[in-house]
Amino acid sequence: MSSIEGRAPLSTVDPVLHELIRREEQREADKFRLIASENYASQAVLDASGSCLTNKYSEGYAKKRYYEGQQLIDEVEELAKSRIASLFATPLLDEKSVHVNVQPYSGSPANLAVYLAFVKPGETVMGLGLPAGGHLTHGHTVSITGKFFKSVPYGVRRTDHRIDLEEVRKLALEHRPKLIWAGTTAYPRALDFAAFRSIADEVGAILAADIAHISGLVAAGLHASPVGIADVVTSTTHKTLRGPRGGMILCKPEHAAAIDRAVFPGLQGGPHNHTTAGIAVAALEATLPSFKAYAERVVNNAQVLANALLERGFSLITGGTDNHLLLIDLTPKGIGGKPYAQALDRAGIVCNYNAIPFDPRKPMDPSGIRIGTPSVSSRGMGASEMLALAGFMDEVAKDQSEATLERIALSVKELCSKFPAPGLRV
Ligand code: DSN
Repeated sequence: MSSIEGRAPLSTVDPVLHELIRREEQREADKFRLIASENYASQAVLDASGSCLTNKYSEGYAKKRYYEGQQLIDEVEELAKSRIASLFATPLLDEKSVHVNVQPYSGSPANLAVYLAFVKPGETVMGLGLPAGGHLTHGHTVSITGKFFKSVPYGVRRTDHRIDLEEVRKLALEHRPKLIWAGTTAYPRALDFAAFRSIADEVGAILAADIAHISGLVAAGLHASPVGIADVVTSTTHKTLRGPRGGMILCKPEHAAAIDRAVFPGLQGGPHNHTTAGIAVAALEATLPSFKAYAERVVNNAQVLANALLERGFSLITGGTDNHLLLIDLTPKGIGGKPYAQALDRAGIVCNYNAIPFDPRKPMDPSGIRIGTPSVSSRGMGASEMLALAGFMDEVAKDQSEATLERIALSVKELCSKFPAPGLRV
């Protein structure tokens, strides 16, 4: 082996992959990225995530590892934990009391750790049903969480598409779940964590809040926090929080040992230390005034876009938004979610088709799309860009001809070029 083997850059070693990444960077630069769960990680987060920390194995927790050589890894993990604790501490659970685990590989493993810590196979769990805006891991039938546990999903009201807390309470009293999830992936309204707490207390259930979508808004103080209300809080780290692809769990001290054991050795082997480092950087960045301004833009942009779309005859589930996302029912526009999302993509506007509550159409060809404002807000876009976006979306709803889509894609590209995105070199 030559002494310089392994030191050449990607462009030299693997030009094919290098070119694919370069083109993906260009795509991320040129488009309105509106997938509600996506964002742009900063250059600093990318640097930490792409560092030599990926080389180290470190099963266990600080000072209790199975391999040697952990002097610096312990410091990295403790730094990430203490920064997350300080960022998410509340008057109900201060930074010294909140227990943090930053080892889950992502949101789904974090949620599985909650099951492993608190529920036995066959016991009952409750979560918001996927068709109503919940997550697969909150007990959906195709997920392991719906197969190994008895899942009793709750839904939203037909009238206003908001979570029906009376129904949650009724189901909880009837089915006596061991675990109740309060968390969403396609729900545009704030959750009443205190109301969930009181239902969980009535039936003696563990309350888990999954704040994957909103953790950046919670960190910025723009969304109510469940920390100290729920027994355990899970989140991904890459959505509104804008860290690397990863997961984390925060819990009350009495659950610390059960959660840590569930993550390792219950579910995982060695933590991804490069991701832990990226989480530490993101937690630092989230304390900066620029992060607060970004989070304010996220919410404000979502509301401006919601109003502009309503004025153009779009129908929004729940009539608007409290957070970073809109769920649009396209029925009045006479186009399905899938063909509309595909046409938008060709016009440089990237989102996902999404079922709406009580959707009469099939999940692979649903009535809606989901739109989120984190990415566009990270690149500094504001109200006037949201108004332009609403205009483009309206045009695409009316006309999906290639000429129109190409013309809009050029306008989108030109507009996007004025807002350089974090972490991209183009
Ligand atoms: N896939 C994520 C989302 O888009 O909401 C949730 O896991």
